Amino acid sequence: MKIGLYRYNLPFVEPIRFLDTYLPSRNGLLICKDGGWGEICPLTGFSDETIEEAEDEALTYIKHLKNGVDYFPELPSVQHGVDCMNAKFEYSEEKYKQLPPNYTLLIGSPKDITYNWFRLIDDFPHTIKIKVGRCSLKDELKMLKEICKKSPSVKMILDANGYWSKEEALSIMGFLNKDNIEYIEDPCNNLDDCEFVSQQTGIPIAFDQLVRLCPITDWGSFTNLKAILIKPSIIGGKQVCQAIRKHAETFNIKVVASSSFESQLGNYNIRTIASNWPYKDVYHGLDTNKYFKYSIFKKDSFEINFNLLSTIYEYED
Ligand code: OSB
Ligand code: MG
Repeated sequence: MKIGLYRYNLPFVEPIRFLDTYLPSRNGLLICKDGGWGEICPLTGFSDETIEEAEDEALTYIKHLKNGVDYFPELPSVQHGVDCMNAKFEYSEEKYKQLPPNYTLLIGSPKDITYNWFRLIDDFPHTIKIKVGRCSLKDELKMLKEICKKSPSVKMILDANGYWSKEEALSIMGFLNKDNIEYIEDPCNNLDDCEFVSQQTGIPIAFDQLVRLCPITDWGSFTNLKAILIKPSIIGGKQVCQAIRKHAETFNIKVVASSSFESQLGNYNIRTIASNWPYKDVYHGLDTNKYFKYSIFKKDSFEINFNLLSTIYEYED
């Protein structure tokens, strides 16, 4: 058996805003056993655990493995990383081509988003996800209207990360054509306000961070809950994801896999997990590779670039 735990720090093209902080780069861990790779990367502000706690538990896992003793990780990020490692996914161009697609993600200031949207001018994607709730309603509305004007058939996924009050959500929706909105992700910071907004506007909602506030048994009580986002790095391993997915299916709620800005390896792993889910026509929230300055894979390959890793622990018997 050969096992290793490594640390990486991958810079973004420019610092990315996560809730109220800007991160210049992404820190994470890679865990590897006999050619199987997993990534463990809790995200500050979204995960309950810190990277240090995750590293401690990953080392505990490895110690048990060496001694031939079963150990089931408790921390979501570690569960997910270990599950991917044990699944031994195959990394190749050919495989990658068969993995499910993502919708286009647009983040940044309204100016950046509009500019980046116009840069796609000859090839407007049908579905895009836009981060909202960060700037003034006026500027964001202007941006959304410009996008819809240029591309009247666009379907926008708006992700407010709970930043809108219900009044703000209603006010902005009053100026948009609801046919242009696929759904709003976490419009407000509590379930009642989200339900109020979707009831009043007829616009579907989706839960991402709010999933944790919403007992699975209550999913049926929402008027128009269209999708549940699954971020495996934050929510947990295959057992947790499967339970969520199965339950969503019974309510006919779409399940969308979503990135936590993992490295290209972690992104590949989540795509592979989603490729085994039954809904084949879903576009996933995995358009994050483009925000990194460079890849954890060697150029034009799906081989890990060890020059970008620092070793925490290695063992071979
Ligand atoms: O709120 O969806 C979010 C990434 C990190 C933390 C939070 C979020 C995200 C994403 C990932 O938006 C991309 C996506 O889901 O499209
Ligand atoms: Mg979200």
